[in-house]
Amino acid sequence: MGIHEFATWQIQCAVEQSGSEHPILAKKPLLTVAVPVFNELATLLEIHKRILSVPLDLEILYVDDGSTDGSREVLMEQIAGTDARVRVVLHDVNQGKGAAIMTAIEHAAGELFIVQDADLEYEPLDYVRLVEVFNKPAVQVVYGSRFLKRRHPENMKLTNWLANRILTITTNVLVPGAGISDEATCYKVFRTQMLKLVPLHARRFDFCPEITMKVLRRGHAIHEVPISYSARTEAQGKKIKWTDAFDAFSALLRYRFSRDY
Ligand SMILES: Nc1nc2c(ncn2[C@@H]2O[C@H](COP(=O)(O)OP(=O)(O)O)[C@@H](O)[C@H]2O)c(=O)[nH]1
Ligand SMILES: [Mg+2]
Repeated sequence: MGIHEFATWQIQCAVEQSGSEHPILAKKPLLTVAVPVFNELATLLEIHKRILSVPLDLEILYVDDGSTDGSREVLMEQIAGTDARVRVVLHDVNQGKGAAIMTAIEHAAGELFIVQDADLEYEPLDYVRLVEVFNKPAVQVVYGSRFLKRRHPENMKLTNWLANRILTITTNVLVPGAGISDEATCYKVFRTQMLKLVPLHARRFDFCPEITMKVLRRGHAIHEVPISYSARTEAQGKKIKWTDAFDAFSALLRYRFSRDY
């Protein structure tokens, strides 16, 4: 089966799956791990191994966002089909991290949903503590905070640290009572059923501010758990730049007052 036939097959499976039933697994997984992938050849197999080692009932949903460095081939040849928990969806052209997450939300079949970058900045074993918070039925949203273990996370550039502080403070000012310590964290966990109801538009790095504002405006508290984090450098493939914070900042304002939420 070629890459495109495989992609069509995957999408057919997703269309045929009624409601939120999983197309392969017999029972609904606890956690959908959504992995947006754009040119992450150096870390893809290692992050895959680390995700597989998490002692939770997972489904792992890779969305290749038009990679051209061989990540797509690794996904197809060395990851897809090797484990019933794994599904791969392909974007023909690069659309942005937010777009890749939105594709994952459409396909997600788990009770809970988390975003996992295809790099090694975060520690997948932290899912366990994040998921535990959902033992309380009223909890809808849990963020892993990089700033609760240490004030300045490992290897985080000063400009990025400052951008993170500004985005978090802005959120807390725009939504009094939000009380969060890390708005832009990748480890955002939601009840999937609730997440699928949120109207989302962001295609790029504005996914974080959009979802943060919208869940808060929908009246959900954001609970937090301390997590490990070690930033990668641009040379190691980090793509977000501190200038992306301008977009994130204006997205926070826009989605604080948008009509739909
Ligand atoms: N930068 C970027 N990342 C993308 C895109 N599509 C998917 N991704 C993935 O989204 C994540 C972005 O990670 P990174 O550059 O480290 O930014 P971070 O959000 O600061 O961790 C990686 O897993 C990328 O492979 C895209 O169009 N641009
Ligand atoms: Mg990352």
